[in-house]
This record gives sequence, C-alpha cells and structure tokens, in this order.
Amino acid sequence: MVSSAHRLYLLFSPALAGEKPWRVLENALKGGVDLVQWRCKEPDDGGFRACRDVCMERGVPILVNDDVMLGVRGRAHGAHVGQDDMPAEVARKLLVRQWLGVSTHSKAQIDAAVAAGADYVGFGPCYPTATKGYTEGLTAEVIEEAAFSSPVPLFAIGGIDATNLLRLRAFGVRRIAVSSAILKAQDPYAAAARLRAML
Ligand code: 3NM
Repeated sequence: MVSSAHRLYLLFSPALAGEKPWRVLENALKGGVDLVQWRCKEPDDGGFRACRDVCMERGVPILVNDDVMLGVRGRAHGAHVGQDDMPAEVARKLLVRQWLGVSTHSKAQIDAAVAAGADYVGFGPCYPTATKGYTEGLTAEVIEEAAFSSPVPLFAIGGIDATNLLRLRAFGVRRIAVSSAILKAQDPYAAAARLRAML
C-alpha cells in the first residue's frame, strides 16, 4: 500500500540522467527517494530489470509508467497510467495485487481515478516544465483543493524543485513526484536529500 513513508517519487528516465544513469539512481535512492517510476518511451525490458534490481536492493517500490503489461510480467510493485494511456479500469483488472497510479489534472479526474480503483494519483502540472512540455502550472486554488480533498495519496508533479516546494507545502502538498530536479542535478544525492527533508 502507498503509505505515509512514500513521499518522494522519482520518475526515472535513463535518457534524462546523463552519462551514468545507474549511479544517479543509486545516489537518488541513498538521498531519500522512496518510490521510483520506470519511465522509458522505448521498450527496454533489460533496463527495467536493472532499475528494478537497484530499487529492490534498497527496498524501494518500483512502478512502470504506461506499459502496464511490463509491470505485470516484470513483477513491479505496480504501474502508472496517464489520461491517454490504457484506461484505469482496465489497468486495475490487470494489476491484481499491484498498485495502480493515475495522472490527473483536475478534481474531476481525481474522482474518476479513485472510482476506477487508483491507489494514488499524480496531480499537476504544478509549475511549467520542459520535461513534459507544459508552459503553465495549475492555479494555487486548484492545487490546494486537490491536495486537501483527494481521498487517495496525491503526488504533486510538474516543475517541482527545492525553490518552489515550500509554496506547495503551504497548499497542503505532502508528496511530490519529480524528474529533472534530481536527474539533472549536479549532485542527485544532495538534491534528493534536500527535497526529502523539506517534505
Ligand atoms: N507529468 P519534472 S508533469 C511526467 O502534470 C509529468 O501530469 C506531469 O518532470 C503532469 O519534475 C510531468 O522534470 C513532468 O517537471 C515531471
């Protein structure tokens, strides 16, 4: 179950992590990342298994983005789907004892994800982010309402880093999902540790 121990979710795309992605991942986990999403647009089962092994060695759950079947056959802790991926209801049936996460962008989408059986939701974009091509973030009111009313754990996402996390904390955000703030940091260990401490 996604618990209060899960607060710093790393979206791990090896291609975004420079020349030594596995070292970046290990340092991020040492720094305090407590949940990992395998996020690779090209099929790469070998990469996924390597990522899973690193995570499992440290007891950190791993979920597969988008490719629900890889999550099932690869014995991940679960899978994550977006609004344009496999419908959450279908993913829920495939992930029998595994976690289901759903990307959401409005309160109505949170309600639909929960009705479909999501164990947690991602909610954003909180800030503009080049990682996903969002040029604007959601308003403070929208983020605050979602953070306070979501019946399942909510991970705020989108352009979050140590410079803007405190503002989100004031809106009730207790969990975040990040990519570039850790993968592109000069010191991924320090970046993860700083974010974790702020949560
Ligand atoms: N989903 P970064 S924002 C993958 O709003 C993703 O649903 C988003 O990466 C959403 O931490 C986003 O580098 C990008 O901004 C997250």
